[in-house]
Amino acid sequence: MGIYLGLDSSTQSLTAIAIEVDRGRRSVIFEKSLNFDECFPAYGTSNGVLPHDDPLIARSSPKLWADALEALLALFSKDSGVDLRELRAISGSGQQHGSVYLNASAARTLEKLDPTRMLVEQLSGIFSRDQSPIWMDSSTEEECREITEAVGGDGVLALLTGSRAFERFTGPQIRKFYKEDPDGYERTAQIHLVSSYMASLLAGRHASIDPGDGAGMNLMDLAGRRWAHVALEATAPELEAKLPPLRDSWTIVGPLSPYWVKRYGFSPRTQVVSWSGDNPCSLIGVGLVKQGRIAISLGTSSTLFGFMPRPLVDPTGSGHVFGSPTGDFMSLICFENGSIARESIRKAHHLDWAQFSRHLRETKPGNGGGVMLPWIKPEITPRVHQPGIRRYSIDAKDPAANVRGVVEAQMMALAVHSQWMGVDVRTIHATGGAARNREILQVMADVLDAEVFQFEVSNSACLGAALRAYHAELVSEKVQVGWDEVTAGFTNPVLASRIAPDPACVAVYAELKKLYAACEAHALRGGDNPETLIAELRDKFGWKRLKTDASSSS
Ligand code: ADP
Ligand code: XUL
Repeated sequence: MGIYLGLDSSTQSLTAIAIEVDRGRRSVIFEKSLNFDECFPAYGTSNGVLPHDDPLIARSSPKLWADALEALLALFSKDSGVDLRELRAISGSGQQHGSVYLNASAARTLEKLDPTRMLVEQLSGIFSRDQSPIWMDSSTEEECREITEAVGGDGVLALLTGSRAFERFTGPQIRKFYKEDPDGYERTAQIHLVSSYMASLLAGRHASIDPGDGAGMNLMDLAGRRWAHVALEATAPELEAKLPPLRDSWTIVGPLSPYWVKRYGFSPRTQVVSWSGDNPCSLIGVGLVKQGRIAISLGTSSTLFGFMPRPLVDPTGSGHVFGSPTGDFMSLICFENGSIARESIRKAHHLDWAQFSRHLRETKPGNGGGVMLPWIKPEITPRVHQPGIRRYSIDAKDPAANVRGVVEAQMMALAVHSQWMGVDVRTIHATGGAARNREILQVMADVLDAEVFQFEVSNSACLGAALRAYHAELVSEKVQVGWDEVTAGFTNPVLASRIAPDPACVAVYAELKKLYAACEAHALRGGDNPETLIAELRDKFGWKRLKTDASSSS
């Protein structure tokens, strides 16, 4: 029998899932989440992000993440009922792209952690930058331009690293730090991703970066799985010396540090396995270890992703190719306005989730020709720097129209911007916090014209991390095992949860998607006002005109 722990350090919380694997028997035996805002109010985060006047800047605290790690492992050691001697390996999943800046004292501090003191107290001297830029930051437009020019254009950078330059990617963030605080950059001995930082805290030594998360930096040669020198040089001087090595996702970083063993009674034989990004871990956690299906994650961000045997770069420039923790590749598109946009509409109309769902049930697909562009935060896909909701023929005061508007817009954006992947989507694996909401998933099924399945474990990133811990242990013991066998019994979708697309609604959305694309073009690129298109759709589907019929922003 073996027990494996997965941790998920996401934007808003830290989660743990422990799995037990015993010949035929496989089960989740522990699951617990600590929400950053609620459990660690002293850091002052809102939805896991530190307040800042500039809406383009999004940062969090690496000390908060360390504090959460200690609290969750303390709780696991006391309350899980797990015999810690059976815990074979721990791996994890981190919000992607975020970076942590450590000075030269970090290595020694991590190695010599004092088990009589709190972790975070001992870390105060190790940072060369107190705050970590995270994936929601979009303040590096200039640095993206500079890096792109230096490497020879969007296409060259995308072919080399899997993505054109993106504001939230680690390379542009490092360049901004180097330009704004050259002394701080000079004092930096090691730049970690959230994933490799958390693994380092567990192992008491600097951990490697895996190709899943490394591909989200604009710094990794995707095909060669090594640092891309031309990209490093375009980013900041002497960068390679400050980056951890790139290693396979199943690399064992080392045993759990004596700190955790002495302070909480963990076994010195428990191995720490390389962490990866949350989306690569989710790919494993929903069982996408072969081509053919896709997953949509409805967490803080919305992401759509799929397994890829060979890297196929997005010619439109909005998608990414990352490494898959299986050693292959994955395609992904990411939307910043995921749960925060849905929450904001819900709260603005004083609804709970049951009322939110009721509005979806009681309104008709197509929203009477109304379209919302729910860019409450700056948006990644498409790139939107001026946040603000844009409404076309939707009354800002009408709760039902706004609820349907936000969900339809998010699903249409997923459909419109994933065309480049060239996947004929028939089946969607839905995951993330909002995937428990069947009314939201019905809109997903109808807009994408695909059957949608739910999973027993909604945090697929965390489950994927636990499964990766199991896989790495098998690899280290030279056991030949396929990924299908690793994930079997954990990642099967719940068959009874199937949500089928309704052909009548699919027909409505086929037209509404064109209107949605026209609204995006109008809002962002000075395209024609979509009023004529709205009028045509109303005639076609017999929808009535609304009282408030002008496009509006708020
Ligand atoms: P992350 O891992 O990115 O921090 P999660 O995947 O845990 O986020 O999702 C958390 C989100 O799930 C919450 O912010 C909330 O908006 C959403 N959520 C929770 N319950 C529901 C529900 N019943 N309907 C829709 N959304 C929900
Ligand atoms: C992916 C991305 C987000 C974060 C959220 O590129 O930026 O999905 O990983 O945790």
